[in-house]
Amino acid sequence: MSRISEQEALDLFLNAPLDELCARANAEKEARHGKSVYWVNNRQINYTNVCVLHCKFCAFSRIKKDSPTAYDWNYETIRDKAAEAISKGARELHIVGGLHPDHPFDYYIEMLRKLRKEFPSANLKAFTAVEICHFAKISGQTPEQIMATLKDAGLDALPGGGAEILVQSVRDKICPGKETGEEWLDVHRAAHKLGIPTNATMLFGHIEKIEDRIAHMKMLRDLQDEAPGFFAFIPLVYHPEHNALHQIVPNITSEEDILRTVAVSRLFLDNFPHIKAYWIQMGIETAMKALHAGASDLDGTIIEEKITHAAGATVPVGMSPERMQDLIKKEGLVPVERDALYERFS
Ligand code: V47
Ligand code: SF4
Repeated sequence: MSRISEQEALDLFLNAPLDELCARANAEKEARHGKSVYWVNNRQINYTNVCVLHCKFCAFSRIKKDSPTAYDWNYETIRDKAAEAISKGARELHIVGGLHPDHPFDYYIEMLRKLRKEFPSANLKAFTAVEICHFAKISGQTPEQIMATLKDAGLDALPGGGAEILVQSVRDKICPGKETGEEWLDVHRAAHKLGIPTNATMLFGHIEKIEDRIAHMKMLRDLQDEAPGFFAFIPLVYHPEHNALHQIVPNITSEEDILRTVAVSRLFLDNFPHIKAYWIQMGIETAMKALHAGASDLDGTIIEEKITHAAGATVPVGMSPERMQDLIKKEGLVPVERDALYERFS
């Protein structure tokens, strides 16, 4: 079957009855993965919230280092958080933070080197393309050089954050001054060529049009054709509290919009192995529906998460592996434990 065009994706999004759209995406998911749903025992480590950028949707960052709510963990704190996760069986440490104005590139190399040495069993999925560009800027190196050094220090994969909406006109409005959409794609292209797998996110449900979402996915599909290396696409549901976009977009989008986005992404991104239902942002109930609308991955146990919770998420963090597997089984699906590289453990 030939791949669907941008126009077809738009038509499906806008006009297909929801149940038919979800059933079609589910059939596509089942053709790839059967009844399997992947999950990972992981934790996020958001090592600092101090950031030189001021993305309008972000409620997590603090511009001033001396703000009472700013923090910048030392290695011991990061290590303790990693140790707690490993003691609970974590296979993935998802490490991302703000763009701190003071830390030199060596700080990040050492962070990974020490974590790799102390916790050899866990994958280090660390630093978004935005952080990689920041490290390049502060060190005078290219993103390729930065990632080659980090790979040598223990980096296993790049998370998919920072993509937001890759269409530049939207990006200019929601995160002025951030790396461009082209730059985000360049970093992921370079990562794939270095043998570092990555994910790709899309922050949706704010000021973007459906056409922007499809254009975003088209850029990702083209890059995956050219330089394969994406594991998963993760639709991120915009959360509206305590940020500078709140006045313009005060509400979270609807469940139908989330399910349509998941389903169309499964159908359009035909060269992506997985679509992730990020339950922290969708909520558990909607994430379960997403598992029947094209999603094949539930992400993780997530002992700690700060970015979405700063913006108003109320779902409690931390899901036991037992609960995660029970939830999947209750949907008539088969839980498959994985690591950040999609190695299977069940
Ligand atoms: O990059 C920031 C987004 C991202 C808000 O790669 C917001 O496996 C919603 O990238 N509302 C971080 N989202 C999360 C992320 C991620 C999550 C899970 C798995 C993976 C993966 C990646 O959260 C940021 C930004 O795009 N974000 N503010 C907000 N108000
Ligand atoms: Fe900084 Fe990331 Fe927040 Fe933007 S989304 S302000 S880059 S922490």
